[in-house]
This record gives sequence, C-alpha cells and structure tokens, in this order.
Amino acid sequence: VQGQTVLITGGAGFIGSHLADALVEDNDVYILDNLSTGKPSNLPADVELIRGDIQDTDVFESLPQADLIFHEAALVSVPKSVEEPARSHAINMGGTLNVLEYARDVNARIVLASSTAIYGDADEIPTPEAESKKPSSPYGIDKTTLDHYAQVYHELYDLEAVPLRYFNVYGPRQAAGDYSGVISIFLKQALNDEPITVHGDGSQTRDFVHVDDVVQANLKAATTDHVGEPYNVGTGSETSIRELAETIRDVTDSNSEIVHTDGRDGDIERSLADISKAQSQLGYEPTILLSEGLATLVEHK
Ligand code: UD2
Repeated sequence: VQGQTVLITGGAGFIGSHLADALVEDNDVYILDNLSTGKPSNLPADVELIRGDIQDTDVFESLPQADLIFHEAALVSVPKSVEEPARSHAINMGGTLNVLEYARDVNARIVLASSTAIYGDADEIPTPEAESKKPSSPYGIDKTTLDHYAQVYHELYDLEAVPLRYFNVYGPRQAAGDYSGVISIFLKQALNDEPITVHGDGSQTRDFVHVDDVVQANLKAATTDHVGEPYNVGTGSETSIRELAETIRDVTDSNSEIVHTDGRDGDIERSLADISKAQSQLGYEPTILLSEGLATLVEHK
C-alpha cells in the first residue's frame, strides 16, 4: 500500500495504531478516534488525528477523501456488551453504518474488523468461514451484522469491502483493564505477583494471534482482488486459558497463584480458526508463535 490517503477509525487504539505504524511512511494517514480508550501517545508522528466519534454523522463531512479505510473503532469488550447492549449496538452497528456510508460516498476500499464472536460455539473446529453464525453476545450479533453488511454493500453498491474475522488479538499497547484481553490481564497479574484469575475451569480455548500478523492480514486485504468476502484471521493453533495462565507465570518468573473464578456469561468454549482461505486467497501467513509473542511482550515490560 503506497501513495494513498488512508483513514483508520479507532486508529489511536490497540490494533489501529499498529496499522498506522505500518502505513505512515508511504501514505497520508488520518486517524478518526474519540479517544475513549485510544491514546494519542500510541500514534506515530506524521499522522493526522481527528478527534471525533463514528456515531456522529457530521464528523464524516470534515474528513479528507480517503482511498482506503480500515475500520477498527468499536466497543471491543464482550462482557461490556452484555452489560450495555444498547450502547454497544449504537457504537458497533450504528457507527459502522456511518463508516460504510462514508466509504460509499468517497468510493474507498474498506477493510473492517469483524470477529470470531460471530460463530458463537461453532460446530466445526477449526472453524471455516462457511460456518453458520450463532453469536452468543450482543457484541457478536453486531459483528455478525457488520460482516454481513460489508458483503451486501459489495453486492449492492460494488463497494470494495473486506471483513476480517479476528480471533483473539494480542500484543503491545493492548490495555490491561477489567475489560481488556486476557493476555494483558494475566501479564499484569503475573508481573505484580497477584493471583492469576482463570474464569471457570480454564478448559476454554482461544486462537491467539499477534497484532503484527493482524496488520499483515489487513495490508493483504487492502490490495486483494477477492473483495466482498470474509476471511478468518488467526493462527490455526489453539491454547487453553489454563495453559495460558501457566505459560505466562513461567515466562514472567512469577510467584502468582492461579485461581479459578466463576465462568463468564456468554463465554465461548472453543475458538480456533481455519485459516486456509486467508492463506490461499490473501497470501496471509501467521509468523509469530504465541510463545515468542509472549516472550517479547515480557521483555518490553
Ligand atoms: C475476544 C475479543 C472480542 C471478540 C471475541 C471473539 C478482546 C478483549 N476481546 O473476546 O473483541 O473479538 O474475542 O470471541 O480481545 N479470561 C479469564 N480471566 C480473565 C479474563 C479473561 O479466564 O481475567 C478468559 C475469558 O473468560 C475467556 C478468555 O479468557 O474465556 C478470553 O477472554 P477475552 O476477554 O480476552 O476475549 P474473548 O474471547 O472473550
């Protein structure tokens, strides 16, 4: 991707800021972010930050004409969506429609952050894109709709839309609060020698994919001829939460105890990507093993 005007919604956040890093050298990069969780300090120099909310249609009038859009802005927490479904919907669906309408207005290619949450408890593991959708949270319902809208905008308006179904993304700059990803929570607990809190028996599994590999998938989606189709973005390997807790305790040399709390409502049991479609059609190839990704995260703490 070169010489393009690029808009990244949620660009000051975890995934969006890594995209900004990858694109800033060869493109004009604009960030749209309401800074609710994103931070200007995440951003490289030479990008333009527009502070605004995707729910506000007026914001889009002040934007430059983008050639390419990465839509990462969202309320990313599954438990938060369970507590506040209407707010989650307003952001994740209402906001997304505004972004899609803007993409249609300026006729830009758009790569959207979809999610494995759309599969719910999948029947087929590893899960291919053709799996039926059984989202078990408000978050998952809205991402299902986002994913479907992207395909329908392609059919109706010829919009070059590509939804990427992220599995569990981790890496530098992921927040470590109550509602953030399990890896940053466990790392913080382990480094502070606090108890590592495994929800339920810890037999639930996730496919943890490093943010650098997610950036790679986005860049491939930005130039592929296969538009209007969804792709899984994971690694094809599965790790249980119990195993994750033990690995994190080991790599941090921590004395933390691993404790089990109640299972979480709406939690998925097994999550594992079939990435063969992304491999064959996008040329996507995950490059970072979980053990390596964790080791690097600990080194930089
Ligand atoms: C992740 C994404 C979400 C969505 C979803 C799709 C994050 C923050 N969320 O949700 O946006 O794409 O994947 O399925 O990346 N856990 C513990 N102890 C803790 C925290 C979590 O045991 O202190 C467990 C949790 O119950 C779950 C697993 O770890 O079984 C992963 O939880 P998560 O919140 O990191 O991610 P998930 O899969 O709910």
